[in-house]
This record gives sequence, C-alpha cells and structure tokens, in this order.
Amino acid sequence: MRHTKTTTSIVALGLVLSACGAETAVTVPTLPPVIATTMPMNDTAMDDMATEDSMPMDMDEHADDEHVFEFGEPADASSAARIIDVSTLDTFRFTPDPITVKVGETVTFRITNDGNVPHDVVLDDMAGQDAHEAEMAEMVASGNMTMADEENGFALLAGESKALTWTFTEAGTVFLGCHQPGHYAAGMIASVIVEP
Ligand SMILES: [Cu+2]
Repeated sequence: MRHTKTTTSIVALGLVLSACGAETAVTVPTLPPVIATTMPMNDTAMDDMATEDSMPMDMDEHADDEHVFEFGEPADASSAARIIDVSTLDTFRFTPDPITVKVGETVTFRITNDGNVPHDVVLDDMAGQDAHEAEMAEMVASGNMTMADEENGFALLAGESKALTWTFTEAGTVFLGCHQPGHYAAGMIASVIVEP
C-alpha cells in the first residue's frame, strides 16, 4: 500500500523557487550521497554545515509535489501492536539502534529527546533521508530553522516526547534520521530493519 504526502514538498518547492530566483537556468547537479559515518562531530563539520548555503536541490524530486513511501504508511496509534521507546541523544545517536520490526506490523515509536539540544526524527528510506537533509539545508539557508510536524517525522525540544505510528509493508531497512544542522552528517541515523 502506498501513501502520499504533499505538504512538505509544496513548501520545499516554494523555498526552492524563492531561493533560486535568478539562478533557475543553472543546471542542478546530482546530490552527492550522504554517508552515515561514526565520525564524531568536529568544528570543521559544523562549519561545513553552517556555510553550506548552496546545497543543490534535486528539482525533479519536488516537481511532482508527491512523496511516495515505498515501505509503508502512517497509521492510527490505536492500531499499533507494540510501542518501541526511542531516545535522541546529544551524542548524535538514537537508541536503540538497530530497531527490528516485521512486515505487516504496526508499531508506535515513542520518541523522547533525552538530550539538551533540539533534535528531530524522520522515518524514511535513505533516498528520503537525503532529500529531507537537502530540504532542511535550504530552510536553514533561508533563515527558517523550524521543522513542522510531518506524517513521517517531527522535531523534539529537549525533554519532549512524541509518538509516530507506522505500518511497515516492505521488507528491507529504513532509517530514523535527525536533520538538525550537522546532526545527520555526524551520523545521527538509526536503522529500522523490516524483517519479511
Ligand atoms: Cu539530532
């Protein structure tokens, strides 16, 4: 089963259009792959993120105003068979990691920010994580640091807790990623293994 979302893409498209302005004729290069590493955050990485105001956007990604989740869909909390408690940490990690679920299972991730700085959580495949990272970079570049709640993620202030309920429909590995500036680059991504 597939589910579509439109809000974020529309907002992102607007940001892209306003951000690009006179540069619309410029060929947009393909985004480099973002590789989750275990490298600790350092000043250079932070500087790179802070000055990354020209992150190229994949225009095709947003041209159709839709994002299809290939691995499942949001679900009502009342249909969840179990609750998985997840923490976001200031060490740029989620715990537990990895998390294992089964195809057909509906679970609620009860996610708590146990750190002292804001974190966010996006459930998506790697392509979706990379796309969201690019969207967030555009938002930061345009002065908007706030990630609105989405059907596959939300932002968490220190100490805040929110729930995300999802039905998994495809075997494979998807991810929980944090896209606060610098966090994803520092490896703040956890695996959600969907067993057949
Ligand atoms: Cu984070």
